[in-house]
Formats: sequence, C-alpha cells, structure tokens
Amino acid sequence: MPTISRSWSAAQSYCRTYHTDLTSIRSKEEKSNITLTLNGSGVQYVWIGLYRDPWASWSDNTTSTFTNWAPSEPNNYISVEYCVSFHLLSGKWSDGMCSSRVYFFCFTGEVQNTNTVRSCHHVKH
Ligand SMILES: [Ca+2]
Repeated sequence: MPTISRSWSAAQSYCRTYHTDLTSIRSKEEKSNITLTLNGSGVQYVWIGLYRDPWASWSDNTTSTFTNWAPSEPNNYISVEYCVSFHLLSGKWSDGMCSSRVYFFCFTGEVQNTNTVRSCHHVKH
C-alpha cells in the first residue's frame, strides 16, 4: 500500500527520479488502470500530472482532450489551486493546493502521445 504523501512538486520529483513521471489520464482506460491498481488501498485522492498552465499539457508533456472534472471544478478556490488530484471513488478530478500532501500515482514506461496501455505503478515505500 502507498505510505507516503507529498506536495505536487515533490511527488513529481519522486516520480521522475524513481519512475517516469506523474501519471497522465488521457482516456477512460488510463483512468481505470489507476482505479483498479488502488482498489482496496484506502487511498481517496492521488496527485496526477496535470497543473494549471493552463490545463494544456501533462507533466510528461503529452496532451489530450480527455477531461473528467468533478462538478464545479476546476474552481481555483481562493485563487491558490494549481494542481490536479484524482478522486478514486468517483473517478473525478479537482484542482487543489499544490502544497497539500497527497498520495500520488507515478507511471513507468515510454512517454507516448497515444492511448497505448502503459505500465503503471503506485508508489510504495
Ligand atoms: Ca478546486
């Protein structure tokens, strides 16, 4: 089970050091992969590789048209929400404060701008 939570940028650094990058979610398949991997882990939210710049590209520099925002998100609440977390139960995304310590989901493998299946890892320590 994942046992560490980090700020978004610390999570990104960790993923880039020990895996490939923070995960992208560019399709329902990629979404399901994360949900299935973390099923039963008790984790509610994970950072994913999307940040406000605006919401144009992922941490691994891929792009996609797939989005799955929760209702009323992204709302940039009090103008400090620049990073995206993924809610496991609903599968929806929300913008949140990048400094919040949240579990996170890395992937390992080739960076590809297509819907190919990639191997994914959640972080274990
Ligand atoms: Ca928000």
